[in-house]
Amino acid sequence: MRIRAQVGIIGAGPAGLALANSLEQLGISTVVLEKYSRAHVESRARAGLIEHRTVAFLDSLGLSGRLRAEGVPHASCEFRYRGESFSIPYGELAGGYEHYVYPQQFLVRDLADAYLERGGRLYFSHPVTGVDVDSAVISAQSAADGAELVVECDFVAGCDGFHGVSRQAVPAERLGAFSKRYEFGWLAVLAQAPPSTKEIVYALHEDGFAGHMLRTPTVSRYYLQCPVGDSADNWSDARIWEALERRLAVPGWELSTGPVIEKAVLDMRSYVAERMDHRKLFLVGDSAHIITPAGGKGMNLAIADAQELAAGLRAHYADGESGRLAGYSATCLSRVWQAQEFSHWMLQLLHAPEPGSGEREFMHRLQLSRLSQLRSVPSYAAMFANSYVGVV
Ligand code: FAS
Repeated sequence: MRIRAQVGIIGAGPAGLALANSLEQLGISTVVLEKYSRAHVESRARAGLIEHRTVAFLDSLGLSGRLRAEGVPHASCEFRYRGESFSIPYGELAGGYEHYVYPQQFLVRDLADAYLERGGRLYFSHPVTGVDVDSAVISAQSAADGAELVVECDFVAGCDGFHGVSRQAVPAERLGAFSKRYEFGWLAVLAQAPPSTKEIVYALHEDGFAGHMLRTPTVSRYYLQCPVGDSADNWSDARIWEALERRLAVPGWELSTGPVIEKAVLDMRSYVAERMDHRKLFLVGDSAHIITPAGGKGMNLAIADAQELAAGLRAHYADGESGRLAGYSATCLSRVWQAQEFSHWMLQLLHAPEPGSGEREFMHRLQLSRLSQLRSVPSYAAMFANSYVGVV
């Protein structure tokens, strides 16, 4: 079957669905092709921290209703070290901005509902097999019966994540990619356990970093620093809770536990493609850049790219003006590198250098100094606050 749309969108994650909703509201026709089933897409528990500028964009599209009704606003976070703890009122320090805690899979559900309610053409279980960046033709195949679906467009938006097909359509020498791998891993844990704190907790410990994130009143997300190449199989529920209790311990505090629902060792790496456009293809979100979860930036960057691309396409179609599209890469990259720098700073602050690394003691004293400045130097805390809530 052959269909036509002004913009063909590969991927129904946060980037693809935010872009699709935005363009349809601008009267620009779209089609979305998603590799997996709707149930699979909406079961993927990933991010949870939504920045104020993402909420403002969703507000402008009338898509933030459930997020504002069911999400929880957050404006302070807690640091712990050797039984001590202090909170940073980052919302107040950053001029009143705050985060919403709202699981990514709920937002993806809301965006898919809204797009379909507007009559959006969203093909689940239709993996894209090829993209012609010159003619802007996308080839996909139904996972159900192998039937081919060809989409002829003016532009293609590659919103298919880091392991998708769209970045492969850009010559490597054109991409200008930069990447970094960290010398530790994170065990990402999702548990059927109520939060044990009111705030997100970041804890330094000689054994390694531990994080207590928030998701819903009955499910919580935790992170534990682990060696590179470690396996989730090495972490029984008992070992997970024991490590979290030890690394997060402060007097008088108790960790609520429960069954672990999901555990995976994250490959802590960052990657940035310096060219996010090629001929009629635009890379959006994780297809162009990935970042570690430290600081909760990935999904927010993906939606910010979608917002920028929608603005560029609006100018192209409504005003015949293509300057904003031409500047798409540069506009997105300044925000991406700012987030990468902050995420790297957070990782340096929180992660115990690997045992045996020569500079371990020296690096640990740098950590202590950063923590002490965060606690006692207002301008240092304000720098953290502005970066943490996102580019104002
Ligand atoms: P996504 O990867 O979300 O979506 C891409 C979509 O394209 C998927 O639905 C995929 O199925 C589809 N696709 C792929 N190939 C295709 C093909 N050939 N044809 C059609 N469709 C195709 N970010 C944070 O901000 N905070 C966090 O705490 C956080 N934790 C994370 C934990 C984990 C385990 C992971 C993996 C990521 C985490 N992230 C976090 C980052 C994550 O949320 C991403 O930044 C976000 O999903 C990016 O959104 P998209 O760019 O839309 O890509």
